[in-house]
Amino acid sequence: MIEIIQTDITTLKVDAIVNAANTSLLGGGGVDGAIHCAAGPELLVFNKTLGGCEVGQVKLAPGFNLEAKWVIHTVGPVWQGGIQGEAELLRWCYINALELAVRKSFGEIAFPAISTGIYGFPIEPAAKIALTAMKKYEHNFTRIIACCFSLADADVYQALLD
Ligand code: AR6
Repeated sequence: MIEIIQTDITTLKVDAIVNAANTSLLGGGGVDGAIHCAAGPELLVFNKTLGGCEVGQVKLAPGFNLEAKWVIHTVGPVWQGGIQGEAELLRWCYINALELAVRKSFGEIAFPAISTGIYGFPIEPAAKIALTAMKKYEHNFTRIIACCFSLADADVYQALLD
């Protein structure tokens, strides 16, 4: 079952949390900043070996000081009005993260609302893309979590799921 929760994703004790990073993988603001802060400086040192990440793709890193064992970095698209393939790229973020988690036999995974902060993707279509991908892979996981930072976002997810 898909769980929708409102919390700081860095507090979750799961196999993997997904990070909404940028192509450098060298840190930033938003959830990316929070994850680097909670994981500790070793995450940045490790990420320097990863060679960046393309939009829609994923790279795996250990969780270091996080409660989560692993971090799946992905890079969402910057919203440019919706005519630059943003929806498809966002879908690939979710699909590629879920595929990687299945390959690694992770039983629990938590996602933030990728691209909906600094990158400006509107929450409703983004949540629809997220939930559609999660539904498709639900049977592969014991926990699949949509982790919202705001109550308003959690309400959007919940309404779509209902
Ligand atoms: N836990 C869960 N969700 C969070 C947290 C947290 N601790 N902090 C923020 N969010 P954003 P983006 C939510 O901006 O839009 C970074 O600088 C936030 O409220 O973190 O993909 C990267 O380095 C929003 O709903 O990611 C990139 O440069 C969601 O996470 C850029 O931002 C995503 O917001 C990526 O922008």
